[in-house]
Amino acid sequence: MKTLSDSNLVSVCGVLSKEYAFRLCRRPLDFGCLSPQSLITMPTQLEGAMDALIRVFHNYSGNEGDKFKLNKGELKQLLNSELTDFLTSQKDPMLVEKIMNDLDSNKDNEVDFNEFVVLVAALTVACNDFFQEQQKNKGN
Ligand SMILES: [Ca+2]
Ligand SMILES: [Ca+2]
Repeated sequence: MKTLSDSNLVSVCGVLSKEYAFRLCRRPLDFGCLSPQSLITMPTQLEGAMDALIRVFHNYSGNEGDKFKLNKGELKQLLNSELTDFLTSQKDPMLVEKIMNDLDSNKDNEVDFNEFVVLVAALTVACNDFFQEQQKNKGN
């Protein structure tokens, strides 16, 4: 299976990303107390989503063992807390194991960030498909 890090896009982005990532991480996250100056550096909606993705991952990956990877327990916690509806709508008791196996493309029994975003991308695509279907049915 081709992973995200194998793709040309990621290596192209990698060249540009150091400065970009630095700026993204320095941006204020507490939108409640912005000074006029910091408004200039407020992340766009998409940048905010990217930033949130990174932060959510690290909130869970840092709990046990390798702090840059999710073990099965950490993955389960993340899914339970962050994708509540997704998990509760599935009746399969082996679901976390199955997700883990599917995502773990390098078979080190952990889910790193590259592997994690595959899940987020797949769910986002599925949601978008649903959204488009709804729009079509409305005749828009
Ligand atoms: Ca970990
Ligand atoms: Ca892995």
